[in-house]
Amino acid sequence: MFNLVLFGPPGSGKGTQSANIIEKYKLVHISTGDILRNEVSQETPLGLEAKKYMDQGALVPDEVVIGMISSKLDENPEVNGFIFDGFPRTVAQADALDNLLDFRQNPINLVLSLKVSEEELKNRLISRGQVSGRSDDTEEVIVNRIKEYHAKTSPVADYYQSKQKLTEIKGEGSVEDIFRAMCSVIDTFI
Ligand code: B4P
Repeated sequence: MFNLVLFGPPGSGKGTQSANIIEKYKLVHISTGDILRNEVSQETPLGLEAKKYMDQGALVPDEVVIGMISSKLDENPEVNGFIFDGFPRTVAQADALDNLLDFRQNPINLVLSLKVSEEELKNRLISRGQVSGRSDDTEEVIVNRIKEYHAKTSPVADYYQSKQKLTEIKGEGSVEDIFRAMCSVIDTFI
């Protein structure tokens, strides 16, 4: 079993690269952003609650997201491994994930951290907003999402660094070159 965390600021390409990694390594994709957007579009009670935070560029409360992950792990008992995309986003989430995985005796093997300049992040998200219609891809909300990232999410990198699980990847350049750089690290584990 191989468990991978794809880490990085909003717009760093976590979703983009996950699609390639899943196909190559046959891992189960768990994207908290996708799960939340699905709940929002179905107007479930969880989605209606999450929308309030997402529309402002804020993180959804830890207990909501941790509960979602726990259910996903239970739904997939026999798999090659998981790719966690956009989760954990706080140290409390990272700690909870370690507990959930320790209980299943399949810890996180590797955390790949995508490094992208702030200017490039903003440009990517603004361009995506023009085509996707995502309510959190407006200039004002993007600034908040990046602020949330610095305040609450970037300490997660230190958490995994202290456990010697973190490898940084340059997240600028072509999608193919970034994918190749990621594979060369993953292949040393599989
Ligand atoms: P996410 O869905 O995780 O969104 P993201 O950070 O925008 O995306 P990502 O980094 O995956 O970017 P992408 O590949 O699409 O989160 C959305 C919201 O959900 C959060 O703000 C929060 O409110 C909530 N949420 C999610 N998880 C949570 C959690 N664990 N706890 C609490 N709240 C949570 O790439 C972006 C754009 O760049 C795309 O248009 C893409 O085409 C482009 N791109 C990618 N790679 C490129 C490259 N190499 N060159 C040029 N463009 C590139």
